Amino acid sequence: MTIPAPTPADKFTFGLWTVGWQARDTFGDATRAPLDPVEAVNRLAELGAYGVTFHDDDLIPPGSDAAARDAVISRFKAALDATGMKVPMMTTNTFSHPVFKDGALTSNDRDVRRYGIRKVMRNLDLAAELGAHTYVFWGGREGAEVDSAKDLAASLDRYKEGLDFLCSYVKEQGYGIKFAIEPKPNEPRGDIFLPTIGHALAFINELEHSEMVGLNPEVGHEQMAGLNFVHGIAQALWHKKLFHIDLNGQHGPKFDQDLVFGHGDLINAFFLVDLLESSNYDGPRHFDYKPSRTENMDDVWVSAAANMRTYLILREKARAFRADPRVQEALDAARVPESRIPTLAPGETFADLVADVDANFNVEEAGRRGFHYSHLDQIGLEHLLGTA
Ligand SMILES: [Mn+2]
Repeated sequence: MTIPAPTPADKFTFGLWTVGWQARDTFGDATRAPLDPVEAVNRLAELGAYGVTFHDDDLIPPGSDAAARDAVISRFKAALDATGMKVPMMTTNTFSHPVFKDGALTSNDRDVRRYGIRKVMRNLDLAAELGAHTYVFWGGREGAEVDSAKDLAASLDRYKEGLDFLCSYVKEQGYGIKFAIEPKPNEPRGDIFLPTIGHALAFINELEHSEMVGLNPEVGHEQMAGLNFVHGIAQALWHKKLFHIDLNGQHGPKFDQDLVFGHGDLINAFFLVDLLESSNYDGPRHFDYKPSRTENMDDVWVSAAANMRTYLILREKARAFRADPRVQEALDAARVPESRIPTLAPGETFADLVADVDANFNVEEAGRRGFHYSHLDQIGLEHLLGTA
């Protein structure tokens, strides 16, 4: 099987905070030097990426005055122009500074909430200037460790209020930007609000401008909660709310590993690529991973390339899986096509259903039918292993 090299047409993007992560963790200091965002743009362009994404503070050192800010932005824009790299998504750091220790949009401290909104508004202006069309909200500090510390209904009111206000700002400014909420169950807070895709989807329905707000689900975040990411993405697509996606790897429910895509639950990654490639999702394939703390800078680029190559391998494997006549036979035997037939006939009445079932359905016989899923699963696994 020939695996193509990544090109901008594949729409692979990386956060500046990924390759730029200095590998400072809870127990240890940085193992790598700071990475110049311009260097990140240049190296990722050479590797075949489509673009980069960033939090305000990833590019502009906090506390920069207006002149320093402008200088940083124009140097960054020059690198984008020179490489053709895009910035399809931007986001705000509302988690690093001590002021956000109890959250930004939902902090109990009203002054902090107002500052959080102000910080997002400022970066929305830059996002519009750089042509970003998606703005991510990862509310990592929106949460609690102590159940009595929050009036949870009030916190959700404040979350809604903040997002409603920011949507109105985007509309009033005429920015072509949509918001994408990134769920996560915990870390850094003991419990984060909107912990899963399902919680976030329900919350979005309550927003004033719900059509402007969708999801940015991350592989590892759902898997931290023990959930099936493929099912979560399928449901987000069904609601037409998959606005962006964070690809990475995770080994089950534990701390947020942010491994290279596919370097966790590989079978789920395979079926994720199968789903994305057969869906109408045409947004970026965004990698939100952390190069392992053990890696030197040279190997940061090895790991960045590995994300894209793994995606492309899985894309080829998924195409081969779908094109294999034995797979089609196994899907038929598993009655997958039958799942697409409506349960009721057009115009069928309650009485029609009752009459048909009572006359024709043999419950014992139906109970003996098998679904042959083991065979189907093994064919998928053998495609993945290259032995099909
Ligand atoms: Mn993560």
